[in-house]
Amino acid sequence: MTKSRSLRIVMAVAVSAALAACSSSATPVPATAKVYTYKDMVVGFIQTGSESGWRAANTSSFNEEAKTDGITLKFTDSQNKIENQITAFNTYIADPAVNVIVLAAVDVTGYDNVLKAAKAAGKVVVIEDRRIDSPSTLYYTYIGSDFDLEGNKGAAAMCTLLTGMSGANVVEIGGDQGASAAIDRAKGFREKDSACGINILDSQYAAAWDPTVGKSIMDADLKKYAGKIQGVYAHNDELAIAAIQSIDAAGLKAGTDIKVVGFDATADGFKYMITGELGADIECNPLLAPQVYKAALDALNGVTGQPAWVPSQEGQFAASQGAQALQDILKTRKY
Ligand code: GZL
Repeated sequence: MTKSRSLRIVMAVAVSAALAACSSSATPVPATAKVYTYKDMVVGFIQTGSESGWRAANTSSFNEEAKTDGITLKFTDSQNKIENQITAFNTYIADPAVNVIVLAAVDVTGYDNVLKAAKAAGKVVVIEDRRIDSPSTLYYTYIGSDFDLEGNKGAAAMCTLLTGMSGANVVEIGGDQGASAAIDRAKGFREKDSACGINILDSQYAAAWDPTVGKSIMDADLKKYAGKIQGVYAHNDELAIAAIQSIDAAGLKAGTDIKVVGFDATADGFKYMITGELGADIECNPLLAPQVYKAALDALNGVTGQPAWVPSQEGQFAASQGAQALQDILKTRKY
């Protein structure tokens, strides 16, 4: 083969390769989608407030887990006011650094507009602790307790404490009337209290779950229904303890003269079960941060098919387990 011919072949191959590259119909290779890690997460956490031992444990869970995972956490204490939660939402929506918003809702309604704005701004939203009435399409998922089931458990525990007393009179000291935890614990109790013929003599709600309001409710009930109250159904441990203090101040014995049921199973709740003054405590799990952060990371990485609600796993305790057994359990608990 002459030199000129082989040179022509080489040149022809080079030109066709160049033309092929220019005219290629192959789409440009897309840049690989970013894979988020916890260190990429900047979370705006809108907490209800600091109204109870449960709430303190819930806040600690988010603070501690953020440190462990390397998540940047921005925190808002809403002082149990929904208007502060709406303001916080708008602040985090406007903050370009924030890519995840977590809400522990004071109320069940009033969030639709900020949820729509957060979605439009491309922010991931996860609801933790309390359910809200907004459409589940407006947030990634809800991780929190089945308060209705908790109320069912509370009624069964009250019936056990009132064994042998059919048609017993019970007064209810509710949490904040706008909160799903209070709404559903009240509903759940009423679904099952007929099992032992409980008569709900009176029902009052403590705004912002304030235990001083809870104590004044019990003081008033003891005066109004002197000698007629057999049980107290309180929507968290602080309200149950406030009722116990009122009962004791009236010269009666909580746990003997009047049975008391509370919620949360905090360390203080355990202390009053160990003395026998609190008859039963329905657990409500505050340690939700690991699940919430994982759900948010999945959302950032485009994972779909998550359930609209992930119910918390939780149990219940009773004074009848005995002081030593309860003290041993208390040693193993984080809050
Ligand atoms: C329950 C939580 C409730 C607690 C109260 O998940 O929302 O709010 O039971 C707290 O102690 O105020």
